[in-house]
Amino acid sequence: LDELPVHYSLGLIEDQRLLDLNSTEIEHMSQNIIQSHLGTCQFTSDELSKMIWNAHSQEEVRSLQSKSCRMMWQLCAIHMSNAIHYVVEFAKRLDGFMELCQNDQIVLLKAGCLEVLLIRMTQAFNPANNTVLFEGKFGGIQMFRSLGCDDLLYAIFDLGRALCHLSLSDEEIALFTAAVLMSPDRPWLTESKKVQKLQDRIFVALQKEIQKRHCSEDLMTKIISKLPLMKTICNLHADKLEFFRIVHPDIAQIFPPLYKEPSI
Ligand code: CLR
Repeated sequence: LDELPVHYSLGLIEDQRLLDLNSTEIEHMSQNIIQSHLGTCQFTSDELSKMIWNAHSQEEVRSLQSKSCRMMWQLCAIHMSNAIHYVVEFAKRLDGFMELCQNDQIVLLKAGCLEVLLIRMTQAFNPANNTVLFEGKFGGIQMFRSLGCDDLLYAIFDLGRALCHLSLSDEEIALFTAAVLMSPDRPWLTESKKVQKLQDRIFVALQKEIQKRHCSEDLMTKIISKLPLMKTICNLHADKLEFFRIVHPDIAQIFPPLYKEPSI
């Protein structure tokens, strides 16, 4: 069973042996990725599970809603930027990432950091009442009303629910985010073959990890099936950001460098 060929929509692997890897190498790489995730995930799942029922009061939600669009964007931008710094740190700790040329490091991070953040959001999302961690406590979609981009937020919350439904372990989240980051199809990559090779190995590690817990179910297929929704969100987000930059150029200034230019 271990030797069954596996097919993915991205990074097509026809046969595990093609990759010329032994289990120790895969195990070693898994450990590096999992440690990198645990060291940079901002909140451990233990911390989050303790906070999950700590919700914003009506009062607090109303106070967020009464903020101006501008102020709310600023607040979200600060939190997102902060979270992105952790994603950058995650990437830097991944074996192979720093060996890529600087152009490719930047391309991969720019294109992938939001997707990584969205996957990381699963751990900070409570599907029982559709709330997410924001400003230290959990709250629903109505917290973000003054942003005036309900379509984007509904998409983000839908994805949060869908990803939670997969009940991924910390290890699976670590490997999944690493695989998404190492996407060889990002525009402007110069060494996409190298990235492809890294991603192929990560997918093998993810498949192995999945086999540890889920026997028959095809979790891998389900994980892959969430990628299109993530793409949609990233595109919507880039549009909003573009719009926002025109309307509020002063606030767009505080977006971190990676966030500033959604496309090179
Ligand atoms: C994701 C997991 C990270 C910690 C973290 C920090 C900021 C959070 C983010 C998580 C989830 C999504 C979030 C964000 C701040 C604002 C954003 C709650 C929990 C919401 C969805 C608003 C998005 C606004 C758009 C204009 C992008 O480890």
